[in-house]
Amino acid sequence: MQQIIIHVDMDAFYASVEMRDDPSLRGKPLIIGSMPQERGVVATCSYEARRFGVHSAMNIKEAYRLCPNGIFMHPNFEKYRAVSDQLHSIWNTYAGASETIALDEAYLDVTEKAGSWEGACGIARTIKRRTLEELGLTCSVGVAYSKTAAKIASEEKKPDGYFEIPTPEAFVNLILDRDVRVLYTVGAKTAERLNSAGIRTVRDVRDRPEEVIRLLGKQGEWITRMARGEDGRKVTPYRPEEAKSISRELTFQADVDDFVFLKDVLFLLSMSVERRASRVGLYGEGVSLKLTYADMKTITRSKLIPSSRSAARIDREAVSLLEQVPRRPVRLVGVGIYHLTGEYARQLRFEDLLPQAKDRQEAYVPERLRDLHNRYGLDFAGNLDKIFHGETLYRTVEYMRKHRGRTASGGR
Ligand code: DCP
Ligand code: MG
Repeated sequence: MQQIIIHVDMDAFYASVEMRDDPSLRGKPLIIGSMPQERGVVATCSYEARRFGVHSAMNIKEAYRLCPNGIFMHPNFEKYRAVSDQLHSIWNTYAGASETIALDEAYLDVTEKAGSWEGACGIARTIKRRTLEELGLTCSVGVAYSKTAAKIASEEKKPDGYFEIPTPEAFVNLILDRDVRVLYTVGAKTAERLNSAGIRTVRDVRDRPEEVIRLLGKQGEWITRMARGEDGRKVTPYRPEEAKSISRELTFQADVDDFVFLKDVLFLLSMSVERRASRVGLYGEGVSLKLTYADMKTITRSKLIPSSRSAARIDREAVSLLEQVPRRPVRLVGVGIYHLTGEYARQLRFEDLLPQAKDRQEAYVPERLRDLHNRYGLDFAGNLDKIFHGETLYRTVEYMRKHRGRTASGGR
């Protein structure tokens, strides 16, 4: 029997939780993230704020310029994580298998439990109703024959959306004239490459599969299949708590013996780990460093920490681990956090309570970004979202590897 998959995604998740808990915020442009006077970005914002053009990942200064009368608030992760647990436990009761994608988002395989297409649509409606009645929050739901279609369906009528895509034909008809970026895995960079070959819409991909495959290889094969509505991916049960670690690693195109450069890469990987951990609302109680040397010998070193996901903390620990290992040419470097938990450290260490410790912590990331800027001449701070998306980190690091040592401070 064909799969039936539901994709659920909460509407303006962090902002909706805050509006639910404080009625005076309702109907207002609410922006969750940094404060306008701080450095940072928008995590999310209410639909009222979106009307001014504000969106996730936007620089907070830009958000302030677009929406100076908005209400700006820091996120309250512990609260969102608790709400997330409640959400997923409602949703999971309807699924044979469920895959948690983010705090506010999941795929549910309802093929068996629903027994029929009509049954699945009934479940989707029930999920919307219970989410609203029991948790006071709206979500958008898509019902479809595949994961890709279910995801697109849930976005179709956002917010408080409901949409069905029962067949590959319905899917193809829906997206045929849309921009190639609607296809999963096609980001700005890939879209650019396709556009420069005159491939702009899903229709173009469908009609010119050979060209797409020549241009993009394996990814191209996947995209051309998607443009025909083919996607047999299964819902893979996944609870982030059960994932043993959140880590990021990178293999260099040529072995590296410059430890200044290696530390710079470690820092970027630490930032990436922080981002991934934030997306699933988890902290680590250990930091690990992995190195594969040029002779293929791999070592890992690790250290327990009070639970954290801050890039500054992860990077400092990883660097101190790096300082204890042999200095030989390296082909792969990785950093991760493990012993994952939803709780931020309640017990601070004495040294964390000193006021200068807090300043040091907050200054660390901007300072390291400035170092990198000086060493490689790249605007890291202004491009973090681009750098951490998909394959771009790898490209940035290769650029850094080739350009290190060209400026005065670039040596060892
Ligand atoms: N988030 C974040 N940084 C991002 C994107 C998202 O911190 N760059 C957080 C805030 C969001 C939550 O994750 O509330 C869920 O992300 P979504 O992309 O689903 O965005 P929203 O739920 O806020 O809005 P939408 O209604 O578009 O789904
Ligand atoms: Mg959402």
